[in-house]
Amino acid sequence: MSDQPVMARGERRGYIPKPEIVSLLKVSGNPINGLGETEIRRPSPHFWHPPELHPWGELQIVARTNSRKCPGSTEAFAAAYQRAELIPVASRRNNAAAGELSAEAMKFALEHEADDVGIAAMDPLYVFEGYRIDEPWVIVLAVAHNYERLKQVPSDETNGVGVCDVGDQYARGTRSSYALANWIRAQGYNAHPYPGPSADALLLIPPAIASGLGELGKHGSIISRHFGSGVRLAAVTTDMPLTATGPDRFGADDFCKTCQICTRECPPGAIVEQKQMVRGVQRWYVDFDKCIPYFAEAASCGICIAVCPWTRPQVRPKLLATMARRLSQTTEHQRCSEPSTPPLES
Ligand code: B12
Ligand code: SF4
Ligand code: SF4
Repeated sequence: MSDQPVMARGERRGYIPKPEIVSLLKVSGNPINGLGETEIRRPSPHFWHPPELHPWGELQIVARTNSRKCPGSTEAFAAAYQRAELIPVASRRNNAAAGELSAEAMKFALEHEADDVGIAAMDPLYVFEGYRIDEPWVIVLAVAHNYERLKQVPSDETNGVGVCDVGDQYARGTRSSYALANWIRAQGYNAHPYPGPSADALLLIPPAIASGLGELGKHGSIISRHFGSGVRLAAVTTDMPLTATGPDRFGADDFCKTCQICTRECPPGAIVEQKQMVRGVQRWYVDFDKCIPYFAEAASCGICIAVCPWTRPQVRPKLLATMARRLSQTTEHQRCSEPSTPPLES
């Protein structure tokens, strides 16, 4: 089967949002996201939070109705809302060292539907304003999409009725994060799962980057060295003593500086070419106001992650090799142009 996304390049542009959808936008989401702000601050509750916390309640109903058609989505939504399957924290603690507990937790996650896993120290900047997380660690889980299904997006195969890869991966992330939280609770520590699709207290991408699951792409999602952009995230916060896994830099951010595939393929043209200042950090940013009408109409879209060349299984290894060469040449160049170490002063 061809490794190409189903539609040829550029065919999707020219989308005009329906007036009834535009009328539900009411307020721009970009100032709420802190676009242009130079001060570092926590994110404000946004789409997929309870409707009383943001201005797009009606639009969220349209998006949710469209994206809830497949059984996987329904399973994930039901589990996330009910939070019914958490066991009590055991009274006896597993007092093994942090390194050993980290290795055991990561092994457990990989044996329970996670395809990759990383650990980051909790940072208040990961927590949405108005929420509180007391646990000092976050374990981030990545679940990979099935590329053959993802590349047909938007369609019934990806996010419609029946088989649905977006919903199925949310269901896996939900099961995996609940299983891990319960395993940690059985070791005598507190643990809370944060699966999608609803937003809840935890912003997932920053801890995913810190824990080494990938780099931020121009399309606003992370790119993993193992799965490209075809990956969903879930997390577990805990007070179990752990050790952090480091960030992973393999050249995705550099590659995005010259690649334009997602910017051209996004039907409403929501993906911004240059990095922007957002809440005190210069980074890639997606224009919420342009993305959301198409997202709501197309049952959660996802074209940007499907067309990303890193997502294509046959292309990813070549990109990794090219970027590794480029990174080593840059390091070599920097080393050669650095002044030689001055003699120590006596
Ligand atoms: C709300 C939300 C949306 C909203 C709005 C997003 C927005 N940027 O305004 C809508 C509905 C439009 C949306 C769309 C999509 N989303 Co969404 N979304 C979320 C959700 C629930 C919360 C994120 C949020 O509130 N963003 C609003 C503010 C905070 O956005 P922001 O400041 O621009 O920050 C974004 C990034 O730059 C990054 N980020 C934030 N702070 C920082 C700081 C630093 C230093 C860095 C480097 C990055 C970074 O995270 C933010 C992601 O939106 C998360 C799950 C979660 N709990 O985190 C999933 C999530 C980010 N979405 C995801 C995906 C895949 C998508 C879609 C591709 C849809 C799909 N069906 O697959 C599109 C992508 C287009 C886009 N606009 O980003 C995945 C990303 C997985 C990945 N590979 O990284 C997540 C993590 C869901 C999951 N559980 O897997 N999404
Ligand atoms: S999810 Fe949003 S940003 Fe990504 S292709 Fe669709 S409309 Fe564009
Ligand atoms: S399609 Fe290209 S520009 Fe967009 S995220 Fe992927 S590599 Fe970066």
